[in-house]
Amino acid sequence: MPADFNGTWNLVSSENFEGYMVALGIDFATRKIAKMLKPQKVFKQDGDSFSISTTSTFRSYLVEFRIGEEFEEDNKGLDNRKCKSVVNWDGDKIVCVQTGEKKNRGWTHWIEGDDLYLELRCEDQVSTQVFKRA
Ligand code: VLP
Repeated sequence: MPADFNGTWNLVSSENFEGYMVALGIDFATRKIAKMLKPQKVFKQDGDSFSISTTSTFRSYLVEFRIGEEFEEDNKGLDNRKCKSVVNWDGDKIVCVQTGEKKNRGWTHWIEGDDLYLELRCEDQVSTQVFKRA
């Protein structure tokens, strides 16, 4: 049985989100706002179909995909760069590779105990965020 990410998750901690945003080229003013946010994620998972909605008081972002199927991602409201993205299982983790202008871009989600983890990668920067069930 693969991991079940379904549910609503609230951010409780964040490490090096600043470094990740700098690597993505997010401007200073936007970074100052973004690092104060406590986003909420709603995961809907049905077999290999996922939607991940990330909402905050400032901006929100929705991504929908099927495991193993490449899709065009527009990152609208984030860095607005387009990339070709694909998400695969790695054991109980879901690993997204975002191919585009930025090297080594992607993310990984996994569940550890009662917590949802998100590792965000861009170039040489890694940010780790932890979420708890709402
Ligand atoms: C943009 C860069 C902050 C910073 C400015 C806007 C959406 C996996 C994946 C969903 C993400 C997290 C997005 C972080 C981009 C920061 C607005 C923050 C709220 O999550 O869950 O595809 O990519």
